[in-house]
Amino acid sequence: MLTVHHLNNSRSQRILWMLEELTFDYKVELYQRRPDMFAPDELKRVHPLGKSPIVEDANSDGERVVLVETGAICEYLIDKAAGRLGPSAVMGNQLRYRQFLHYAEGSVMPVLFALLVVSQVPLLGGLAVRRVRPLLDIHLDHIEHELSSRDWFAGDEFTAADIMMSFPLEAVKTRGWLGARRSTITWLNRIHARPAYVRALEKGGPYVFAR
Ligand SMILES: N[C@@H](CCC(=O)N[C@@H](CS)C(=O)NCC(=O)O)C(=O)O
Repeated sequence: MLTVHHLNNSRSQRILWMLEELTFDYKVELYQRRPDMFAPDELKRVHPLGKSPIVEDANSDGERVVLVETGAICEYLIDKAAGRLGPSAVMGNQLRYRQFLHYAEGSVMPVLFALLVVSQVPLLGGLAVRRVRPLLDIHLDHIEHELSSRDWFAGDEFTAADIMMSFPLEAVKTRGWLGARRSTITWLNRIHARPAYVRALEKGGPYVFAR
């Protein structure tokens, strides 16, 4: 059976949510972050990177596969689900879908990660925050603009692009950096109301970003 190696309060919550949306059978192996927030060493026994999410599955030839990178795992699951949660046939939706699927980890997370790191540095960190925060705001303004004209990132249908965008935006809101961006807040409320999202929280255990 497909297994998700899930670290508490982490990006892998998205994979649990996606599996719930697809109503796939799967098993969850739970790992707890160490006090320094890094993953425990056991995860390195599953994959040398030791980061979460990691998915183990048997491919169509019955061979064991070990997958890392949330976006790649999403694409793998969409293939396995014969295209469900992928984009509709509308060309504009397909392009937006592909862009936001990669944008979450490729553009937003690096800036957010930098901000999280510098905001914890005493004294000089304050100066760095003033340099990095505007870089994050560029992304948040872009996202707010995109969501002001439609319900979901790709178009009028919920897709895996929404799942990918959830983690950075939840983390931003939890930190108090989202401000009064109404369309983004409405979108967050919309994803949190999905039954599959709620079921995934029960599977993954406490998740501080679901507020
Ligand atoms: N871009 C990767 C990032 C993976 C990643 O950094 N995961 C974090 C969880 S939010 C992790 O495992 N952190 C613990 C550590 O680095 O030890 C992905 O999306 O899968």
